[in-house]
Amino acid sequence: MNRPRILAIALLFSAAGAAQAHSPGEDARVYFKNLKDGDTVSSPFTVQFGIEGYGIVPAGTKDKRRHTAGHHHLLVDYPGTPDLDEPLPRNSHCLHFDKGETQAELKLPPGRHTLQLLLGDESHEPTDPPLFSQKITVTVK
Ligand SMILES: [Cu+2]
Repeated sequence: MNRPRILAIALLFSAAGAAQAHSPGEDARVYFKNLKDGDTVSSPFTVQFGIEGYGIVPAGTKDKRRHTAGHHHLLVDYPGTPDLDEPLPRNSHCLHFDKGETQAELKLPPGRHTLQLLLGDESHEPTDPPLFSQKITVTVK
């Protein structure tokens, strides 16, 4: 193998490494484990958050794990789409699971509600590309 070829391979590896930081791969996904679009539930109800191909760590994690893991956010009847370049807001439409929780107990008034998961990094910004779950609608009895 000649020298330029080795250099090209080394560059390829470093480019791949840089792309990985805070960048979930194509196989990464978040999803609702116990609910699906169109379900009817009684309040309060449990929502279980699933993740594949990426990890979960508490918000504020400073070590290397922050490059390959984040924490869940649950968007509840979120108006519009969150700004993907900013830390996510913290309010009743955007719940943060700072400790790395993988489920929550939700209390919602009767009627239809949309739920969607969005993973955030150590400073609550969505990853790039963003890891959204399917947006589902549930009816609370
Ligand atoms: Cu957060």
